[in-house]
Amino acid sequence: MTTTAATERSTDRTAWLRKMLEIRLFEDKVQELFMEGKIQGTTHLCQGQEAVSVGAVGALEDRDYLTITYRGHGHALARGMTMEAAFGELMGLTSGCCNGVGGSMHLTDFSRNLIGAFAIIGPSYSVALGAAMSAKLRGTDDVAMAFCGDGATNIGTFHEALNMASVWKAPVVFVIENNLYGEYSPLRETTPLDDLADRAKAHAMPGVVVDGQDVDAVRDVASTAIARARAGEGPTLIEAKTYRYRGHSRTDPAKYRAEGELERWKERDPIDLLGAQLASDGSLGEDEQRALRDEVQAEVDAAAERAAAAPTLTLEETKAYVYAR
Ligand SMILES: Cc1ncc(C[n+]2csc(CCOP(=O)(O)OP(=O)(O)O)c2C)c(N)n1
Ligand SMILES: [Mg+2]
Repeated sequence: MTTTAATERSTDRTAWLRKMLEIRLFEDKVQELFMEGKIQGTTHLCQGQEAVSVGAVGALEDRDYLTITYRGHGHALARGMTMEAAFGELMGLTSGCCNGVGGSMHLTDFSRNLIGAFAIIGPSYSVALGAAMSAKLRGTDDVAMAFCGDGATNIGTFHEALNMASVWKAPVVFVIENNLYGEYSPLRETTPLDDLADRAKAHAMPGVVVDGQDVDAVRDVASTAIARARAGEGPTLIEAKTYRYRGHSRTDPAKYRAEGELERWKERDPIDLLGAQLASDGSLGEDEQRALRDEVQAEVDAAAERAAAAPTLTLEETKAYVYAR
């Protein structure tokens, strides 16, 4: 690496650390707001998986398209959604990205080409394929990126989307976040594979396994796949191996996990790994990292407060989201 490239990477890494902290502390605050009764319904937290969203989504350009799932707080924030818009959405208020009518599972923002956050398993892949084909047919070199979980790789839509993307050489990057569980089922009880990237072989596209705790590594494989899609060479399937620290959703205490498993994964926490790297190469010392965390915490608290000050939609206004005009 040249000195300039090394300096640029170091600046990027500091920004990645900040974004991963933002996601982690945002979700801590979400838990707190639940306890206070300010958030209703449920949430699916992505704590432990931050390097995947920051590494992969960060490799896209603004003009590219993105689809995500109900476990989408990290991707939405990595795409540039403000914390205020995300908090507002979770609280069901007009400060939310969808005026509060979508909630935690539907952090969608067309102004950022974040064109869908799906609670149903599968459409994140087929809708991204549609966006990619639209970009191709319009003669642009825009790319679409889609996220799903390990459990989703057993759904028909997953295979249908991969099949057609390959046949059509669609400019799409498919990312699987393999966090080892689909709801309460361990992967090996539902899936006969260790590497889900092997699914790519059946659809004649490259399948790449990456360490989902290493933001640098995720960024690199995502950049390669995006460049390939942009050059008209077709789709790639990326499997990021990662882990969710919390249960599937708010009410799940995750008792089905083996003893010590969570602690082992926490030893390779994505934020700690990057922090240690930045401290050891002299780019950001421990004191500076503590100050950064405090700064992000203050931003999280202020964003939640601003979001909470907004009203809900009136009953009349909600009708605009139910009936076509
Ligand atoms: C078509 C469909 N079937 C079943 C469900 C119920 N469901 C919600 S989350 C989930 C597990 C998905 O696991 P995975 O794809 O690994 O994603 P993760 O929650 O781990 O991010 C299931 C089966 C659903 N939402 N949609
Ligand atoms: Mg999973």
